[in-house]
Amino acid sequence: LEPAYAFMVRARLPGGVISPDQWLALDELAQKYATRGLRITTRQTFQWHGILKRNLRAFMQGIHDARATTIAACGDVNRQVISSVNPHLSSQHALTQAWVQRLSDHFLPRTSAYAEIWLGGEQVGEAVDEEPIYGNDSAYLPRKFKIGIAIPPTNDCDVFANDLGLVAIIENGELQGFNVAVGGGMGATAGDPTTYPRLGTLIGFTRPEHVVAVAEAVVTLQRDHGDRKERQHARLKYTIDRLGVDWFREQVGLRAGVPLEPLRPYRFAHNGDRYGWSRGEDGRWHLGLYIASGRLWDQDGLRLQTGMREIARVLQGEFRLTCNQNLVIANVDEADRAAIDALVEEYGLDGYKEQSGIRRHHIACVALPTCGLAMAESERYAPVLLPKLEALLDAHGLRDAPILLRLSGCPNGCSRPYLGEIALVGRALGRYDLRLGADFIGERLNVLYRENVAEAEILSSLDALFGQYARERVADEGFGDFLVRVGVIQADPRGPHAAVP
Ligand code: SRM
Ligand code: SF4
Repeated sequence: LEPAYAFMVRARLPGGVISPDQWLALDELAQKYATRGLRITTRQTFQWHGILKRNLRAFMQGIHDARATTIAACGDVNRQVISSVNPHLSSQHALTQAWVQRLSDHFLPRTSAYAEIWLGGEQVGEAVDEEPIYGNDSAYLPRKFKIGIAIPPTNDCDVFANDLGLVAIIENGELQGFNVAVGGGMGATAGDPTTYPRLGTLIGFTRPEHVVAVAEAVVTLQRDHGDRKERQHARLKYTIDRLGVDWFREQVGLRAGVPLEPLRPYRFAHNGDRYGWSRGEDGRWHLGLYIASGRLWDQDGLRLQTGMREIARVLQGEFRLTCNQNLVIANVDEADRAAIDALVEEYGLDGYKEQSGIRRHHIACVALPTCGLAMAESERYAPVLLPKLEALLDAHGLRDAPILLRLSGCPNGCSRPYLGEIALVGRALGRYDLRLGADFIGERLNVLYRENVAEAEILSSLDALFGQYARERVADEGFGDFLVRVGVIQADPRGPHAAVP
């Protein structure tokens, strides 16, 4: 008798865009097969937990029937391509979403094995083993590879945390091209100082007609030069730090057949998501909803999963998942807003109206009980920690201060904790590294402030710093920037995109 093995399944939904009928189908799969509802991830897609092995094929077929897939959502390939969700500027979103889709399609593995294993049960048509990008010996990449596209002034997707980050340069409504950043990545291994989070290095600008060739050059350089012996050093960031940024930039130009141009000016103003209704430039409406740690699950008296299902039944527009584990109900007609509002209220999805600044800007990775790599709680700790932090912030008159808080159950950094103005990185049950001092726009990493400490020390450290922040901050100064200015944190002298071990 085999144990009841259960699996986590992750969909690939480029740019996090989902139609209402897809939502209903993916939600039905969650009801039928998953144990913990729908989970919006930090790369704007869905995960399901607890899928029993015997149900896996039916589950995958259900995802396929919903016109989605799980191929390359995990593994040593290019993963889900992410992008900014900016509901105010629907035309800009449409411009970049086209590139998200194109890059996502371009880097899909060509193998027919996925369809054979999950969809047909037997060989479907001709077997395909040719992988023009990943190598005909099917070596794939040395490690996972991630692409993100940000639309300034919003860096909601933490573009510099990606192996390949593209900063869209849009002038007068026209996409001019992208500034290209390479070698971003968050993961570190506890106790191994040769591993580190790193922000992508900006290496030049490319025009839209060259962006696929440039991306392919970056991916194939990593395929050919990435470390295939030592998995801890196999991400692109280590390849670039080993071989040098100048060499890499030159090689990208050679492989793409066109050199990169000088960087174009851009400016990020914020991270995090915007909540509530906003009107797009085309007159249609978008409603940003806060979803605690991305978990849509009917439990503890809440009916969030049911509420979203009811909204999907009436919505004429579409949904967009965000990289902060939230969602936007997008492209709503003026006439349909009242019906959506009524459902949002009925099912308790209106929490965004009351949230403190820190709650609106927090991310927590899954961690326990499903993540096998977790060293401490994260998603389940957020609702315990947040009220305590809010009490401290209230006492200092800082309830509305927007502060980026990131919780991760281990140093792998799935909540991109090294970009939190405050971050807790799990070391053991109940113990965390307290890291401080990232900026509010995803361009400076934080640094270690207290190592391997328990909640009491975390709270007392932050209480003192919140007090100082309340007294001494200058107008509009973010918490992270303040800590650097007053010298609590020494920012890396090599500048915003440098590696900080
Ligand atoms: Fe992650 C591994 C969850 C985004 C860095 N991540 C895992 C696994 C699959 C654990 C495992 O390998 O056994 C986690 C599954 C937990 C569970 O029970 O569901 C997991 N990662 C997640 C998600 C669901 C976190 C969340 O709460 O939303 C995110 C899913 C993203 C997606 O939809 O594709 C998620 N993971 C990230 C990010 C953030 C990002 O990409 O923007 C990072 C940091 C960026 C990066 O890649 O550098 C990240 N996850 C890792 C790493 C460390 C990689 C490294 O280079 O060292 C691992 C471990 C590994 O790959 O060996 C990992
Ligand atoms: Fe698991 Fe660690 Fe990722 Fe959290 S950061 S989901 S604990 S691998």
